[in-house]
Amino acid sequence: MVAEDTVFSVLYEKFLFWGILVGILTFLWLFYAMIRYRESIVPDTSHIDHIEVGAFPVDRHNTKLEVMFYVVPTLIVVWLVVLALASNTAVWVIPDEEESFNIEVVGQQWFWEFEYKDSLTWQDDTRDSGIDVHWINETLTIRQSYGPEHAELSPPTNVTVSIDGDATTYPLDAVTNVTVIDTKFRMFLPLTVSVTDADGNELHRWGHIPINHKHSTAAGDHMVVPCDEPVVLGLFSYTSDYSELNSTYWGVQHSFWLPEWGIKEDLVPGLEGGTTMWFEADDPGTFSIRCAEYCGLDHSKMVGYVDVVSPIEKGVEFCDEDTGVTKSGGA
Ligand SMILES: [Cu+2]
Repeated sequence: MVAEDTVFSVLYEKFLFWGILVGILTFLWLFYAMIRYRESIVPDTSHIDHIEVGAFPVDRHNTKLEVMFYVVPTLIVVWLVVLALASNTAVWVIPDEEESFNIEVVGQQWFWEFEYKDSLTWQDDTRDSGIDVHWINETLTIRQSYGPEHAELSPPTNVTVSIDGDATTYPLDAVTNVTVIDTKFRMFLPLTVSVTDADGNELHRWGHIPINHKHSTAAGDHMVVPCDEPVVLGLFSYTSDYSELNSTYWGVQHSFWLPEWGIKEDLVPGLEGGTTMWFEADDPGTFSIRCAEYCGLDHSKMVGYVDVVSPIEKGVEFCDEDTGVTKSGGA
């Protein structure tokens, strides 16, 4: 998802289209009139009894055309209002909590914290890597299946399995291309599976984020969100230093900004319900997070990344660019 997909960019393009259309017609009319009524042309006034300065030549006029002068611009303005209000609705109507992926974002001085209110199991597109990870109950299976499109890829050699930050590396079965590891799937712990080649380059990722898990940009974590699903962020500002005598529970003003998507929302200290922002990303990738409100000494270091990944709970469909337009909004 890039900014050209967002509701704001779509609205901009629609206004640009209608602006250019009206502009072309207006200038065509202008140049026609300039040539038609140039100084050397003597106007034909034979059909007009008299011409009065400041009055329309009533003897010969076109009522239909004159009415259209009012009707057409009014329709265009009404149409632009409808376009603008429709975009407003798309922005301000927050998707239902049940039907969206919810994260609480806490802005502190000077990092972002992400608390997942829903769990997320995801993996990279198996069509790109030729590697498929399945972790069900007691068994983790890594299956390699390559087609001609994978000829350029370097062969995977190892898999690193991390359970709540505790990482173990296993060699991959290069003969059968199917590696089975006896490890229990723990739904309440953060889990990652990373397949690498002999040089340690990451070829395929699989991950599980449990409900109520916290990520922090202070630890170098990315915010991870599913594609093709509305993601609703509840935004709060708290203090990061409770030890100071003068510090209050609430922090300072921040603004959560996703510059590549053209969306941002303020984090307001003291606002108990927080603020809300939502988006629906349509293709996987990594995008920047910035703080757009000056919040103190290390404001410029308040940066992070959001990873858009394909959730695998709903089957084997992977998200890519062709799945539709990205929507976004906030309140
Ligand atoms: Cu900030």
